[in-house]
Amino acid sequence: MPEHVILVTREEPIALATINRPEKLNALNWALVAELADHFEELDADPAIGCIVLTGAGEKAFAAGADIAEMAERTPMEMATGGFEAWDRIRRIKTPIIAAVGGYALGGGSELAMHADIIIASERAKFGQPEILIGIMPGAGGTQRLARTLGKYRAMEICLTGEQVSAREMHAWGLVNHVVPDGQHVEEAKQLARKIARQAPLATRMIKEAILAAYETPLEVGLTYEKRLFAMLFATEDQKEGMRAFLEKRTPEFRGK
Ligand code: CO8
Repeated sequence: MPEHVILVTREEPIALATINRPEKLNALNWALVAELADHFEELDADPAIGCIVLTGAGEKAFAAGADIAEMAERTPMEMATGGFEAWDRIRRIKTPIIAAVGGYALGGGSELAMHADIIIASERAKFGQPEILIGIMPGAGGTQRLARTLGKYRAMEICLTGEQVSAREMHAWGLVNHVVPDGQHVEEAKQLARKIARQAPLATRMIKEAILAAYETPLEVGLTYEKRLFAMLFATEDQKEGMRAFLEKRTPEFRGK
């Protein structure tokens, strides 16, 4: 039986997924990423869950990268075909995901954090793409997402030097939403997750879909796409309930319909 390294706790309407391999700084082997994708898909299909928090066990790391011991002897064909499917499955999760980063988020760990929709980091968290230091380059979206978020010049320096970047710097550069005191990253992320999970679920998912589409489309196409999703929400009970509740000066009760 493979070792299970993802712990999931449901605290409806949110769920907490923890990468539990602290003795290896939560290094991401292929089975681990596949297990994470399995859990995320299960939570994504569960109407009781409105937001997912992802973190790493232990004080030192969110995840210190892909597992170098596992990767060291892989062939190009194995790398090209074997490892990426699970990352793509994570990329397609519709429920909002918040990464709660308490320590190192390096290489694949930084890339995994960037698969999330919001990043909360502890003061001591460190981000970086140290692949260059071991003779490779980012492979799970690092060059693309850093370039889109931080711009060409910062992305170049981070990927070409492998140097670590503090949570504060990443916050100033727009990658980290909030920097919180050490040890409070999970609590703060859960609090934000609860706020998101209280909203109308269909609208929440469509907002995520529309914002992610902004990375793929020219503005004209994105605006048309947004208008279509916006109009579709007028077919939902939650739209009627949300607007009625506003007019009746009460709190809406959303049902995800
Ligand atoms: N892979 C495997 N094991 C790791 C990793 C890793 N990425 N990171 C840490 N570990 C292990 C160490 O080997 C050590 O194990 P042991 O106790 O058995 O010797 C244990 O975790 C603790 O680590 P350290 O003793 O090194 O802890 P330190 O506090 O001294 O250092 C660092 C912490 C600076 C984070 C250091 O561990 C380090 O540099 N780690 C490697 C960081 C790195 O290079 N990450 C990038 C990896 S490549 C990558 O992520 C490519 C992504 C491609 C994704 C697509 C895949 C399909």
